[in-house]
Order: sequence, then structure tokens, then C-alpha cells
Amino acid sequence: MKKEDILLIGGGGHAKSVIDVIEIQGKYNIVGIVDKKELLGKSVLGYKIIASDDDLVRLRKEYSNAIISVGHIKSNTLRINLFKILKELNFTLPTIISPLAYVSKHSFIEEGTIVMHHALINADAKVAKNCIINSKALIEHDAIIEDNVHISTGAIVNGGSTIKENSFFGSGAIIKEYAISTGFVKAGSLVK
Ligand code: JB2
Repeated sequence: MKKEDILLIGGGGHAKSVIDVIEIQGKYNIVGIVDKKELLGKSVLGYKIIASDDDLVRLRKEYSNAIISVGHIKSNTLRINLFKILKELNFTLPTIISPLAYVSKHSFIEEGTIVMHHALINADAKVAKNCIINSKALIEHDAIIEDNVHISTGAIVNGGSTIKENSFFGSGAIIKEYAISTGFVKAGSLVK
């Protein structure tokens, strides 16, 4: 199968993990990274920073797929703004799933969300738009992850619980079944 071209938006730490997922998935050909003007010409894991956000209108004429590869820890304003800009330009924001993740065929995942290595998403779980389900995170049955959420590495979202939109759920944090979490949850917390 011919690989589809894709642009990465952001070329920092999170982008490295995104590149690893895309490479092992084998479905997309990374044509370059869009980052700040001053970083033009630099490379990330062998992929060049080819343009800045000002060039997105021009790039859209050539490419249709993009993935937001800036992360989200303290703030997700940048991810939300980029999502809006890319949608307005009619980019396709595919759902990207590592072949090393387990994603139930009975789960639902929306556009612009990435599921990274060794994450597990169980039956009837719902993950909305523009989310990061980071490496080794567990999203149990019937859990709901709303828009623009980052579930960090190794976090556990138990069955039927909800992580409200725009939230950050830190590494190794745990939420009890059918509980609701909102805002910033620091690494290792327990949400009851
Ligand atoms: O407006 C922008 C912009 N502002 C910063 N547009 C674009 N296209 N790119 C922008 N950037 C770029 O995002 C920066 O120049 C930089 O290359 C990248 C952010 O990289 P950084 O390594 O600081 O953060 P990150 O979001 O990639 O990764 C953080 O979050 C991940 C979830 C890190 O803390 C990682 O360790 C973490 N895994």
C-alpha cells in the first residue's frame, strides 16, 4: 500500500515520540515538520523543519494530512489553536494508533488523536478529538476522554470514568471507576 504524506506540526520532545509511532505504523510518509521560523532547516530524527505556521495555507495546496506533534503539560492552548487553524484550512487530522497499542474494536476514537506505544483502550471507551493517549496509558471500558486531553504515560483511567475536556492527567495518575476528573492532575495522583 502506498504511504500517504503527512506534515508534523511541532518538532520538540513530543514530536520524537510521534515520529516513532508513525514510522512503526508504516501508513504515512512524514514530509516535514512545521515549527518556528527560527528553527527552519533543523532536523528532528532525520526529518527537516521545512516551514512555519505562516506557510500552512501554501502547504495545504500540496498536502492534506497533518498531525499536531506539540505536547501538552501545563497548557494546551497551542494544541487547541493549531487544531482550529488546521481545521479551518481543511486539513485532515487522522487518528494515529501505534501497532503496539491495543485498541478494542468496540471503542471510539476521534480525529487528531494519537494512541502511543503500549497504550490500551478497552471496549466502549470513547476518546474525543485532539487527545494524546501516551505510552502505556490504560483507558478502561466505558471511560470517556473528552476533547484536547493528554493522558500521560502509564496513567490508569478506570472503567466508566470521565476526563473532562482540556484536562491533563499526569503520569501514573489513577482515577477510580465512574469518577470524574477535570483540570490539571499531577503525576502519581489518585482521583476518587
Ligand atoms: O506556535 C507554534 C509553536 N510554538 C512552539 N507553532 C509550531 N508549529 N510549533 C511551535 N512550537 C514548537 O513546539 C517549539 O519550537 C518546539 O519545537 C515544540 C515544543 O517542544 P518541547 O520539547 O518544548 O515540548 P513538547 O510539547 O514537544 O513536549 C513536551 O510534552 C510532551 C508530552 C515535553 O515535555 C515532553 O517530554 C512530553 N513527553
